[in-house]
Amino acid sequence: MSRKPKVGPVQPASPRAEGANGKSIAISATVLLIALVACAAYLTLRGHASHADESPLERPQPPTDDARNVEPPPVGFQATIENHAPSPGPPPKGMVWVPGGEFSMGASDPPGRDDLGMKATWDARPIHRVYVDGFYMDRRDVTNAQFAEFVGATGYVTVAERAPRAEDFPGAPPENLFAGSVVFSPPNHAVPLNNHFQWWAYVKRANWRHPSGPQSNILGKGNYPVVQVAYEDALAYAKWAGKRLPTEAEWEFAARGGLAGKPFVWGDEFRPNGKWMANTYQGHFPDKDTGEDGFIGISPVTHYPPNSYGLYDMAGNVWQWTSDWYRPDYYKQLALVGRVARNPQGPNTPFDPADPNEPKKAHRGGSYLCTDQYCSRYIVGTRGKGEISTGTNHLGFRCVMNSKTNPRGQS
Ligand SMILES: [Ca+2]
Ligand SMILES: [Cu+2]
Repeated sequence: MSRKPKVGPVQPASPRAEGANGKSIAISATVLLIALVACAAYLTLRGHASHADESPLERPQPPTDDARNVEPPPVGFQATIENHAPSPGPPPKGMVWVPGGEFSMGASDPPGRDDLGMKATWDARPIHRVYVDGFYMDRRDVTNAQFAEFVGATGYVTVAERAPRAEDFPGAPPENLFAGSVVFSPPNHAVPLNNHFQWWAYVKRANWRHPSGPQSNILGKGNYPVVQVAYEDALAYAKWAGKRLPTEAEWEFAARGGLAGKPFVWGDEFRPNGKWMANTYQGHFPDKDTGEDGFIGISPVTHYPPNSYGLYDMAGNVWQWTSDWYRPDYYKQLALVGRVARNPQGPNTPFDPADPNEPKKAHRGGSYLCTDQYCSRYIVGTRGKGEISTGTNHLGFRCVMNSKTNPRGQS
């Protein structure tokens, strides 16, 4: 699901999907690549943006070019070897030192945990060896309060608040060029899980201040993660803060917290001693979120326990942008090189066979919409993806910083 305006006549954007008949499903005002209307319907059904909108049975197309027809030898998880050097100084406010080191990156190879939700994670295979330098990372997702401070200081206007420009979308009728963003809009009844337009809608005037549309707001939610941020919004915030966005490898090293090959950032069991460790989805997806973990929808940023590096919400709650372009075969390319990948920065260009014309970055962490009924992306090592101009109300970010730089306001 992306925010690109539709070429055809506009239909009213409904905050609720209409149902399984596939009719006006409020995808209406969205999306659909200008030049690709004909195949767009097909492509969008193949699972678009990330995660919760993906068919659990979808798998990436055969890899292209150098990775084609060559299978790297299967390897399992090996120990994480953390760097021993201590933090180069006291961590900047709100950040922790992540020591870096060598670790096994990726999600379980078959047959381990090859259950429903994991079948969609072929893009997180094979497991391969990666080294990252140490860095500072925000303990929490960037909050509404922090983002408001940034906007107050700079006057920054997010992508979702800008109407798409006619010159960027030739052929789109002016009435389709309105500001808005993608919102989780579940049906009130069970639907087949093969069409994510049944629970995602492009909603007029949805943006970070109004995450699920104009009637919603963030009053009293200063300590909730900011959402409805496109990639460039996250980048603008990071630059202002004197920080940057994490690479996918840095993100995963940090999330694993020194553990090796565990399914969850806290260990082996989803609910150790019955305790909820992350904000995910219970009930029946997508029509009935029972909120047994304490929250239907987003939770405040430090509600659940942090991982062993002191990082909160590295599983569930909201997805997080990373700086890597997305390609489903990137891990395979790295594995074929056959040595430890040092500080990998992602592929040079994005490519998602399911959406060949949409430039996507990798998302990480899963969200409050993740469920083993559909996409278990709270499992560490699994990946998400999203078109760069598209924010949603289950996508946020956090920042990192190199050891030698100083954040805003510190010297
Ligand atoms: Ca929940
Ligand atoms: Cu998910």
